Amino acid sequence: MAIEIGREKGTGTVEQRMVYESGNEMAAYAAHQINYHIMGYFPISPSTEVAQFLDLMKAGGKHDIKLIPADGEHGSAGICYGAAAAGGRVFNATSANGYLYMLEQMPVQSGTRLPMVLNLICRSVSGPLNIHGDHSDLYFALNTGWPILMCRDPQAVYDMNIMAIKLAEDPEVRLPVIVAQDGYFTSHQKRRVMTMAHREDVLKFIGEQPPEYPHVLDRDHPITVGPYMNEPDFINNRYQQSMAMYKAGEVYDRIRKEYAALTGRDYPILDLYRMEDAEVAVFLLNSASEIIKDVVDQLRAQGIKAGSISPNMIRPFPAKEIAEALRNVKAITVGDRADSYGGHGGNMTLEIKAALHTHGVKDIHVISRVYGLGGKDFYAEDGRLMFDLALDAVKKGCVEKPFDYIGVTPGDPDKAPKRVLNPLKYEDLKTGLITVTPDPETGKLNVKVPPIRQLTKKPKRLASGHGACPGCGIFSGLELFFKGIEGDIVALYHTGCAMVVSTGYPYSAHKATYIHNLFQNGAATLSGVVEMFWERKRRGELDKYGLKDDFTFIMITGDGGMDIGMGPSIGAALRNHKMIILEYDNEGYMNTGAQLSYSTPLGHRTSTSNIGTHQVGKAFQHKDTPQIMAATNIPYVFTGAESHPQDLLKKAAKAQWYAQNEGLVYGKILITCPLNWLSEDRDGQTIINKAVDSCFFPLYEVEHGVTTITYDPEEKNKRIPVSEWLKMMGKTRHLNKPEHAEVLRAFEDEVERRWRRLKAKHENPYL
Ligand SMILES: Cc1ncc(C[n+]2csc(CCOP(=O)(O)OP(=O)(O)O)c2C)c(N)n1
Ligand code: SF4
Ligand SMILES: [Mg+2]
Repeated sequence: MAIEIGREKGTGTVEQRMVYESGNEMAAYAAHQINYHIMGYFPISPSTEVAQFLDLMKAGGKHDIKLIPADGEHGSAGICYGAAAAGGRVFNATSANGYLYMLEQMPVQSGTRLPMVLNLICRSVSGPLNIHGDHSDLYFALNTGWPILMCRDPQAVYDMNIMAIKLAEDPEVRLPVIVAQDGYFTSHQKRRVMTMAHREDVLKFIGEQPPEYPHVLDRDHPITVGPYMNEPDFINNRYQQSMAMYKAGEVYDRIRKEYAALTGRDYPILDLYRMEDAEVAVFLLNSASEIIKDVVDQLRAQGIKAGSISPNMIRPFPAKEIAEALRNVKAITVGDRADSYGGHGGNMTLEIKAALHTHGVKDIHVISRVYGLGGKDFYAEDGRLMFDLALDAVKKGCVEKPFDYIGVTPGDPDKAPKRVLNPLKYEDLKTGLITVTPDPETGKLNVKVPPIRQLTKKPKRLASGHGACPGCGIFSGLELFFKGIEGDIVALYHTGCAMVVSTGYPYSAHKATYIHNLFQNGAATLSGVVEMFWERKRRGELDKYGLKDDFTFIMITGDGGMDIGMGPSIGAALRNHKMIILEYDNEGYMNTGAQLSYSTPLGHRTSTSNIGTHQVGKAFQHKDTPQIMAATNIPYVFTGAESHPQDLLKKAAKAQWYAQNEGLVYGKILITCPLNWLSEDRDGQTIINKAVDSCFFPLYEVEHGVTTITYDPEEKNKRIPVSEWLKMMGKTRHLNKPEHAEVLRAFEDEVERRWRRLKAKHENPYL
């Protein structure tokens, strides 16, 4: 990253260096120059790269920001809040549902006046799931009490990030600040960007250290952060916060002038393009506002007095400046890249109308159009259409349709996709070849499972044609598990590779009923489905559907889903709903670009645990999720692997029995991800086998609290050193090098300790 192009003086007073980078790279670049104390983060596209770039730079010793991978965005916001309360400089980046997941924390931070900088890489908010750029997350930020700086291109991302921390820490402001850029449009597009050549100059501008303010680490001056507060203090407190927000507008104006003197780049509160004598105008935020400038030039060439207006700051909202800029304009089209459903216009439209009214600008038509949702490109033609609407209003003296969407296509009902997959036949799924019966004397389950080849006729629950990478272990692992399940299933998939590659609207590879919910809440969602099933069944409402069998409810989650979704999974387990949680563990957040998960083992390389002179992969040991779930005292917990198919089949059959008769089951299967493990597609089974034989991934079950190892490599004389397994994957090959012997040893010791503990449990039913 940071490809240096050349050193230039620029028009400012500091030495500058040109780089060729994207918006995400520039956010990371600015952060590394600022050398924040702490970044708490959780990956979500398109913001993920910011943490990745910082991790890569950290591995190379280019900064010493402590990067803390949170268990979800709510956690990342919590880390940031605590870190800010402890007096240092704090940074974060997120997008879309990640932002919404941390939303509750945003007013907490602004209300207690603890500065930090959050990069919001704007993306559409689910559902349906869409990871592309629009402003629907940004509009949720409008009421959180954070000043919001806008970035139309990667240059602005760099500059605004430097100005943002100064603004946040200003004694008259002391508020956390959002820096917003457009997901993918800006975050992933490379541009030439001028940067300050020396970190010292950046620090001179923002201040070497954050200003001294009371913080929680000063034992001689204890403080109370966030007390319980009644009226009249509360309203007074809010009033002060409101004043600070308006002050942020003034302070920003001062800071941007100082910055302009230093660098030659100026970001006035409004970016006005040919507005001096404009009669028609278009208002847009961020990247689209650059495109519209070409349209303005074309219209001007035709003698039409057109102009563009776009703010560099939307909180505080520059109401007066906008009203002044529009005083002589006859019509304006306001483009909103997000709707305020039912509000007769997006938020920008509503605020501009209010601004015009407040500041006495009457003779202007305002047209509102929602555009570019979910990453729909904004072209010059769309801009032209916006100007045409304004010109039409001027000509007719009225606005025919004040609010509408542009870029919507009606669709053709005749072309609606037809069902191509027929529902699976119940008789085919209920083979009768698998039986599970409790032994009345021992209370144990007698499980009869035929050899796997006898189950080959049982239909697959997923159609082929999904988009998994070659050699991916997810679907073969899931299908093997499903072979052990008799009858119908209802499956809930967490966000992750299994979900993303199997459903791309209007297609779905799922032959059985499928629900998706974001992975912070899947277990709770499925528990709702389960309970509704039982309740409707009890009321006789499902009789008309001629149910032959009771469904088996299965939640499919990745290991990442068991990080962010751990709380709801434990909640569902403690409530003991009749369902299975099946985790496929590929040791990372693969769907978003192979970031570390808590299940990533020590020293393994991921995109947020890089290898370099200052870092050797993941810094902490892998999570023992089966043991955590076993501690909830659910009836059945198991681990399984495709390398041992009969073992997994048997466990699936047991899981079904428990989920239909007693309560919640949790199971973890280890699966391969050749793409990110940097391993050969064909080696999948061997690698999994070695993970089992090295005792890294022991096969066992915990039934009513009693642990049984179902395959013991030591007894079979098959145990191998952990390093045998590690050398098969590119992501771990470095661990077999002498310079990393210490990390390898720490990992081996942990594997051994867990294995010994498991053996002790196996030998003693009370452990
Ligand atoms: C609230 C929220 N935060 C982050 C994301 C981004 N995200 C989607 S899938 C995923 C990784 C899932 O990892 P895992 O559960 O292990 O599944 P895998 O991709 O490895 O199959 C992440 C971080 C999101 N969709 N929603
Ligand atoms: S990234 Fe890995 S887990 Fe995801 S589909 Fe590809 S191989 Fe499978
Ligand atoms: Mg994963």
